[in-house]
Amino acid sequence: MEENTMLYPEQTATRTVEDLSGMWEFKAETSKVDPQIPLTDTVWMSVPASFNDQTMDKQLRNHLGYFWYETTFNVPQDQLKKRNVLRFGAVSQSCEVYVNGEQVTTHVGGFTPFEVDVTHYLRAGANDLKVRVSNLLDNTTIPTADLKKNDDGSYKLNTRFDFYNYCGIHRRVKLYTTNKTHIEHIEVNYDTEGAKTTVHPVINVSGNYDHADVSIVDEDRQVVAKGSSLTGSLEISHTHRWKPLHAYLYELVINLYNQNDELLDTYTQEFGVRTIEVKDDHFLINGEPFYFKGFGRHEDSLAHGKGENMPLVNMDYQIMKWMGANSFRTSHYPYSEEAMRQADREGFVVIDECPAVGIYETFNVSLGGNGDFPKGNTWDHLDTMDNHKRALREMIERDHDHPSVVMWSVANEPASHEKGAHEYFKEIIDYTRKLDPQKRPITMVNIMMANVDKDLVGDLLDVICLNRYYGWYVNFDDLEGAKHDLETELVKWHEKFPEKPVMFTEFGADTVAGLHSLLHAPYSEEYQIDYYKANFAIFDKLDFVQGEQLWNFADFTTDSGMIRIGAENMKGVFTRDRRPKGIVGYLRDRWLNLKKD
Ligand code: GCB
Repeated sequence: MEENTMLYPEQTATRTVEDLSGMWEFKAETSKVDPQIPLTDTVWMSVPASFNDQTMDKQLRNHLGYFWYETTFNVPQDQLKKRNVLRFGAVSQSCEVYVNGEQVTTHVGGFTPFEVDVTHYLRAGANDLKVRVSNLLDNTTIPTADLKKNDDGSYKLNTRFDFYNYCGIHRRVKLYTTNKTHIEHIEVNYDTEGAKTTVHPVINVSGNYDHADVSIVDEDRQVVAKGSSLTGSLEISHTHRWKPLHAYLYELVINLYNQNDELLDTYTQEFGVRTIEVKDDHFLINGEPFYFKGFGRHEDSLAHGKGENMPLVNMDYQIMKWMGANSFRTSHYPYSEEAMRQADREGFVVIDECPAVGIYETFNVSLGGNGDFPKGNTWDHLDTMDNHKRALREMIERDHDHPSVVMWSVANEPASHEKGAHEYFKEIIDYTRKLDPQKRPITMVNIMMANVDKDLVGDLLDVICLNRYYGWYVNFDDLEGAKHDLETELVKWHEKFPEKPVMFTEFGADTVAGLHSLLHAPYSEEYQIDYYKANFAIFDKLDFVQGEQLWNFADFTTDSGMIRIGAENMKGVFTRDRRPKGIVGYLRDRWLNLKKD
C-alpha cells in the first residue's frame, strides 16, 4: 500500500496514547492570525464535535472560511526519548496543524485520519497546539460545492449534497508514542476454505529489529497459530467464521525484539475471517446468499453535529438489531473508526462509502433529490479526480481489515449519465481494485436521473445500487403509478445486467413525526407506511433484488430550504432524537420474518 498508512492508536507494552480531547479555545478567522502567539477573543469549544451547534451566534455558525482551535498539553521529559506522533481521527473539511507555532502538517478531506511525527517540535512541559480548519469546498474537493468569493473577501458556497456542511475537529486528537523501531502497517490477508484458513499478513516495520514473533489468538484467549517471522504464513485449522450478526474476531499479535530479547514494539490487530462473492445476481457471504436489510445513515446528532458520539452509535446499533436490520451504508462518507470497530463486533454488514457526493454539476436540493436538474457538463467542469483518489486511498488504508466492510461505494449519485462518466469511473474503479488487498466488490450509488436507459457506468460495477424515490420526488402521492414505474425500471436493469445483484441504497418519503392524515396525505406517518409497503410489494416480486436500505435511519440536519422543514431531512424512520415513527413497528415485523437469504 502507499504512503500515509497508519494503525489505530492503541496503548501497548511499547506504546502510550494520550487523548487530547476536551475544551479547546476557538474563533473564526476574521483577520490574519499569528500561530506563534496565543489566540485572542476566543470562545470555548468541545473537541471532538462540530463547532456549529455549540454556539448561539448564528453568524459564527454559518461562517464560511477559516477557523482556529487551540489547546495546550504537557509532555513529561522522558516521553521525548520516544517517537511522538500527533494523530487526528478526522477534521472537516481541511486543515493546517501548528505545534508550538510551527506548521507540522496539512490535510485535505474531512472524514479520514492523518498523523504526523512531532517529536522534534515538542518540549518537556507545556506545548501549544493550534489547528486552522476550513469548511470550504469547491469543484476539486470531495464532497464538491460551487464556491464563489465576494468582492469583500467573504464566500458564497452552494453544496451539491443534502446534509449540513458541519465543520470542526470531528474525531479524537491523540498523541501517541512508539519506539524508533515500530510497526507501521499491517494487512491481515488470508485464504479460507472449509475450516482451514491460511493467514499471510503483510507487516511493515520502520527501524531495525533482530527477531519477531507473530501469533493468532481466538475469542477464548487461546493461541491458535504461531510463527517466528513477519513474512511467513499462519494456519487456523478450525476457523470460526465472522458471520452477519454473529461476529467472531481473532487477534493478530505481533512482537518485535532486539538481540537482547528486549521488546521493541508490540501491536494487536483484530480481524475476522469471511468470504465475499458476487455470483448469479446474488451477494454471497461465506458462500451463502445475503439479503441487505437496513439503512442509509448519517453521523449527525444534537450538539455534536458530525462529531463522534459513541453512545448514540451504540444505541443505533442496538435499535437496528432489535428491528432485524443486518446492514448499513456509511452514507455519504467513512464513519468514525470507533463506529467501524463496533460494527465488526456486532456483526453488521457495511457498505463503506467514500465522501464522493455531489459530483454532479447541476445538483440542486431545492429541486428535490431527484427533480429535473438543468443540463450540466460535470466531467468537463469539475476536477475531482485527484481528491477522489486520495479519499478512496485513505478510506481503504484505514478500513481494509474490517470484516464488516463487504463492499466499497466509490460515489453517491454522481452524474453517471453525462458524457465522460464512463472514462472517469473506469479510472476510479481500476484504482480502487488495486488498493484493496481483499478485492471486495465495488459499487457506485446510482441517481434516478441516470436511470437504466441513461446510465453509463453500470458495466463497471459488481452490484447495482439504486437510490429511487418513486412515490416521492416522482409519482408524488401516486403509489400505484410508483409501483408500475419502479417495476418497469427494475426489470430493465435486470435485462441489462442479468448477472448483477440489484439493491436499494435509498428509498423514502419525508415524514413529520406526529402528523396524521385520514387520507394518508404525503408527509404523514400513514403515507410513509403506504410508501414503504408499495416499494416492498415490488421488491418481493423480483428475485434479483438483493437488498433494501431505507433512507434514512433518522431525521438529520440539512441547510434550511423550502422542502427541508426546520432544516431537517425528515425521511428518517426515527426522529433525530430517536422517537419512532409509525413505520418502525411494521418494518420490524417485516424484517424479523423476512426469508430471503
Ligand atoms: C438522495 C441523496 C441523499 C438525500 C436524499 C433525499 O438521493 O443521496 O443524500 O438526502 O436523496 O432525501 O433527497
